[in-house]
Amino acid sequence: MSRLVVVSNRIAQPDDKQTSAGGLAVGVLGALKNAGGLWFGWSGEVGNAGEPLKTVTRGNITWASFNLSEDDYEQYYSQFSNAVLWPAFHYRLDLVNFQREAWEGYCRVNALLADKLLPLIEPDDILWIHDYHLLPFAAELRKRGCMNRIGFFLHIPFPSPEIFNSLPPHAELLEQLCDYDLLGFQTGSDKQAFLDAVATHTRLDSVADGCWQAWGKSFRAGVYPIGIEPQEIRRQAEGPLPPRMAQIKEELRNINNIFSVERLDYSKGLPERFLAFETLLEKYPEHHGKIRYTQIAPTSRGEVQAYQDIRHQLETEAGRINGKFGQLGWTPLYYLNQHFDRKILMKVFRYAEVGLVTPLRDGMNLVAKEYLAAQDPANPGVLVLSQFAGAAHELTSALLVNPYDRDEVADALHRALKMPLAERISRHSDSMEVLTRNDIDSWQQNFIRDLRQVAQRSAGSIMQKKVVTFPKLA
Ligand code: GDG
Repeated sequence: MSRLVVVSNRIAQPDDKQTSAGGLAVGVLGALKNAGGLWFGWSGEVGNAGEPLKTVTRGNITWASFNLSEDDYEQYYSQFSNAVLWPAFHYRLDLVNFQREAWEGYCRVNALLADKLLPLIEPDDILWIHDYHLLPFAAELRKRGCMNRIGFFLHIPFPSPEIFNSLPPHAELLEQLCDYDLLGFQTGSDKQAFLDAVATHTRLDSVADGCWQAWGKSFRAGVYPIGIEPQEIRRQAEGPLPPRMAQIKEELRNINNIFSVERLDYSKGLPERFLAFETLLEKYPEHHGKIRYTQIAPTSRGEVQAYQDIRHQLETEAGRINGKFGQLGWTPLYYLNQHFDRKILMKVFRYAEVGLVTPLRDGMNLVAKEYLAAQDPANPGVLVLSQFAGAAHELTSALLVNPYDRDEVADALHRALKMPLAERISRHSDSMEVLTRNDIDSWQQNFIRDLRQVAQRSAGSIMQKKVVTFPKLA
């Protein structure tokens, strides 16, 4: 079997504790263990960019990482990836801060990484590239003569063409994406939005099931919703509570808990969620003194202005809501701007009667899935989920809400807090069926299977061979 080479902006280091990893890291490591190969990406360090690649090998996997120079970090990572692509792909054109130097830096780093990776690739390796930092990566490799099969998975939403085409370099990005052999999306809507965007620029031909041609390039597009490890999460959630947590649980025995955790990011809809909680307290005073909403939101991308702004906004809102409704002995909203250990989080999920996950846009949202997997199937909590999270395409048994409608979210919270046991069990069991079927192993296995089925390119006869061999896509 040919080796797998994974490229992602950041890599999880080999000695990172497996138990603290989630999502991408678990899926990528599972795929690498099966095939053996290489994981290539940024070390997370800035400076000393001239140093040679750092490589570590454990068993059949090698990790190769590099540092970024200060300019590269600023232009490729902070500016173009996180202050242009991230907001635009989450429908926040108002937060896009486009500068031509940042776009040039983004292209320069993609080219630099292609130069660094090329000597490490063997002719029949398959390459799996991850996320929005690396949209032009296949194009850079192709320019250098790379004929390997290259797949790409987009973890975030692909916006509708009206939004995407507002990005100054949108046409270049689309054409570069078509240099991948296989493009994977979280949902059918994301895949369709990408195809629609291509079709606004050039002729797009469907040449076989799941296979397309544009700009004289042939590629496949498929849907691969990322999943979790339901059994591992349940095991972590069930284990004994650390003493301090057991004490808190005892203190809160008469309180119904609403809980959520996410990176502090404007796409997650936190200010809107705080306002919906306020509406719940206004509309349903019967909950006063009997519920607590805990929001954990560790700082992320703190160097970007929009992230500093939202942090201040949440601090203000949390104080205002607690000032308005709190009583001696009752604080309705706990907002913790801290990072928590993953195993602790899974246990906290289990003891929350309601999981509140209402992003304004989200590629998938693993927190929604983790919350469900952590529940006791005999007495599960209820998930209130945004209709704009990719997860809503699968978790149709959750209470789906529009996060912009604070009354609707407040009503759903009230309904969740009052939901009879039989309905909770039935909704939870429907969701678990989906989460077990589409778990993290299926995600990586389906993608790698489809990528392996693409015929290896050879000079001159690329498209013909690819069209003939395409089977049905997932
Ligand atoms: C991107 C896409 C897509 C959060 N706080 C803490 C902590 N977390 C963990 C959660 C979860 C993960 O981080 C977050 O994953 P999400 O999927 O919710 O969101 P993004 O980080 O935005 O991820 C998203 C994902 O990629 C995968 O494709 O689903 O749509 O935006 O696992 O539990 N973990 C720990 N402490 C925290 O304080 N240990």
